[in-house]
Amino acid sequence: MDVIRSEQAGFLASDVEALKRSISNNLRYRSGKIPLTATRGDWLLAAELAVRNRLVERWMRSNRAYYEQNSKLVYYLSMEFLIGRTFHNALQALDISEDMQEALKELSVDMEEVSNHEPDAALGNGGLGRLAACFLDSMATLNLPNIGYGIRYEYGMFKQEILDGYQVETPDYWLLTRGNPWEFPRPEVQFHVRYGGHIRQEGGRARWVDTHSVLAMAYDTIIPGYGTECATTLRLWSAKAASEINLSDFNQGNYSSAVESKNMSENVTRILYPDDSTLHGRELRLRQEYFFVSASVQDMIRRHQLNYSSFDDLADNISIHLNDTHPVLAVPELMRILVDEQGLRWDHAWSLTQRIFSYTNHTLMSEALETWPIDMMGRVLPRHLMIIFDINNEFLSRTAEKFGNDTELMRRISLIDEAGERRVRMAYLAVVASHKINGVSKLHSELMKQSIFADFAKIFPERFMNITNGITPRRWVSQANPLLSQLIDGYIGKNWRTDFEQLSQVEPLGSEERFITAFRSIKRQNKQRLARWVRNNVNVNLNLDSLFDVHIKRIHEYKRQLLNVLHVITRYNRIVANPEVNWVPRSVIFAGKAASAYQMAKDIIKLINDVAVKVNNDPNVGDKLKVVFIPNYGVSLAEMIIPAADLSQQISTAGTEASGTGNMKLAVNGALTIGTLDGANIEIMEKVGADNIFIFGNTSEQIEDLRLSYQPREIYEKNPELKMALDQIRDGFFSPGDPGRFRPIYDSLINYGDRYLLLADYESYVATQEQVDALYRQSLRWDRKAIHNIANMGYFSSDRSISEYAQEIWGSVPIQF
Ligand code: 26V
Repeated sequence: MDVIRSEQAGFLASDVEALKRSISNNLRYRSGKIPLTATRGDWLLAAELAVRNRLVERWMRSNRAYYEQNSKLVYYLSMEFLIGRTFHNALQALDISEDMQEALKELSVDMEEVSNHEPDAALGNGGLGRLAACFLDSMATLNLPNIGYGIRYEYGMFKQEILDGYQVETPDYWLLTRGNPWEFPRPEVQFHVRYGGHIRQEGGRARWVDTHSVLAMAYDTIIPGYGTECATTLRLWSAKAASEINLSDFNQGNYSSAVESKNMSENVTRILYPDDSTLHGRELRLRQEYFFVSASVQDMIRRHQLNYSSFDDLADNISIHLNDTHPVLAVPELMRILVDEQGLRWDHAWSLTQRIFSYTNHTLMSEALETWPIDMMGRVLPRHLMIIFDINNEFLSRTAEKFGNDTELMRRISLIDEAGERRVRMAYLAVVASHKINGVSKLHSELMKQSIFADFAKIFPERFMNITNGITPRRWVSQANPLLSQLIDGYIGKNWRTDFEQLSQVEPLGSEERFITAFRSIKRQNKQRLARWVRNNVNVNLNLDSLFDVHIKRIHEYKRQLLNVLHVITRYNRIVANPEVNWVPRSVIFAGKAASAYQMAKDIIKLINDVAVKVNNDPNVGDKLKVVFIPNYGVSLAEMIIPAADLSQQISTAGTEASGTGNMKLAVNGALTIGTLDGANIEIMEKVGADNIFIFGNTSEQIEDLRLSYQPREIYEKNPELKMALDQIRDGFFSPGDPGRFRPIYDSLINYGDRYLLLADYESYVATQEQVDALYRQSLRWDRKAIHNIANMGYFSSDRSISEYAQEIWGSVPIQF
């Protein structure tokens, strides 16, 4: 009775009995099941809803506190949020993991087993999307009022299967089987998003007419903070046809055209674009970008108007953050609404806009920088194109006033690229409209100013800054590695979860035998957990005494999985030539998806798998070397693989990886890094010390010089081991049934310039791998270094990153409870 009474009062008790009661009620009244007929999925849903109800309480209270305190609201706009699973994260936030486990146990349900049924919310490609998810976690944990805005894709990141060594993509229809129990549909929150049409000038005002519109409907997900009452919101938009099926078509018996236009409209939120390497410039992608920013900006304006009668204070009340350029159409959209719909003067609207927007750049790779053809934009968003032209004219004339009428400069900085087909440069629009622009690691932020934004860094020096990325300790240590977390708790308490720098207290434990022994045993148990999964799913037996060498990330040439393969082949050849040597056993583990249209990346996956077949079945090799490609890499697999890693591969060509965040996750879970001086690796080295990380290869400056006269073929001719490995790839040693299969890989390195300079770093990489082996033999020294790494990674919490954003960019302050 007590439980019921407290539930009615709006405060749900969370003891074991109360949880059991909630779960049973949900099973019965939500799913119409009894324990006898309940599937694992039914139990999971019942438990999830019990958890969700308890989050609602905090959510309501947070929203109220935000209103009462008149706080500044941060809007985080991102095309991607790679959330992964929510159940464990929510249990942790509520601090009811143990009670839930007990409650389920008393209902004869195994929590681990059912929780594995939760699909990952894979609404992102890779680093950028996962960073957005870590940032939401940190904003809620730091009590910062914010709303994350994005798209509710029906199909998330594709599922990757490996068939005969090849990547095969299948759709991830994550909402189909069980819906998404974490979301709240908001049918009352809908906006028209308009496309097409043309502009009519009326009384000095532009009117956008004859448009076609699609409805955007909101779905809210609660983002709980940890160790706080605060819970914030992720609002994702879903497209609905503005009119239901066309009745006149329907009545005339034209059933297919009756539903066609409905489907066309709803297509806009159907799929996540699974390519993060090249911009294909597809119109549907442009429509997606506008769709979610338009709905979001309309939502912001509506919210502002509930509380304020003018826009004068808009920039003091809200900040809009652009996660890369994908949401930058929010700039002309805000201008359009303020000027065309709310009647503000252009100058007033523009000064608000510049104070409101900020932008993070996540890549320097030219093929991933967004530009949209003027023709397409003029057709899809004619008013926005006009606004962009107006912004450009004003920007160019102001710059000319200040810097002189340098036509070369004007051509370079124009928001419109006039060479060839005219295109809008979205990154330049983001820079011109934002008061702060940041890169994601020290090196990246510097290179950004020297390369893609060199002119802008001179025009607006005060705008450019760095905020190094971070990761949430809650998911990437506490949840992913419960054994390590408990061990650390026993020595330094639990507060490192919200004050990551406290990990420095682990430092002295590196000389305590008891701690080292426990650390070693935990690493082994984590390796066991992974090995079990690999045995069951990939049918390879991993030797737990081998060094687990882990390379997990999207497959990209610049990330150089191929350099890793060259080392694996070299190692294999060495073992075969000298089987009697006491080799340090290695398990080389790869995981990652290739964009469907990225042939070279797919070839690399096939090569890894062909090398694996050869190596894993060679009796001369046995346990000394194993190669595994784990299919369908994603957040949940990362949570299992990372705690089991001994060695973290971060070997991108210096100057190409903006930051990396996997590097942080692995190091803080006690893996040593082998890496180049690229992205955040540099800052990891600064924190852990050069003696505790394996750095190799050319620096970004050296790479730049090398490119001027690079001759990969000469390196190949001079290094017999490298030559042997490459010839084996070329001649079909790993693909005897199809000897020409990997010729394109060979050619890309030897005949087409080796764009990412693998050969330039090969020798130093292989030599460094020998140092890795030597250290691994001295297991005590290895473990001490791993522990030292953990103790010095506190800086890389996303709480630190978000505090910097809040202070240096947004000017936002925590709400009080
Ligand atoms: C790029 C593109 C390009 C064209 C259209 C579709 C699309 C979708 C996603 C992307 C993402 C590329 C940028 C990205 O993910 N950057 C990564 O950001 C991480 C977080 O800052 C950082 O750690 C990684 O180093 C960086 O590669």
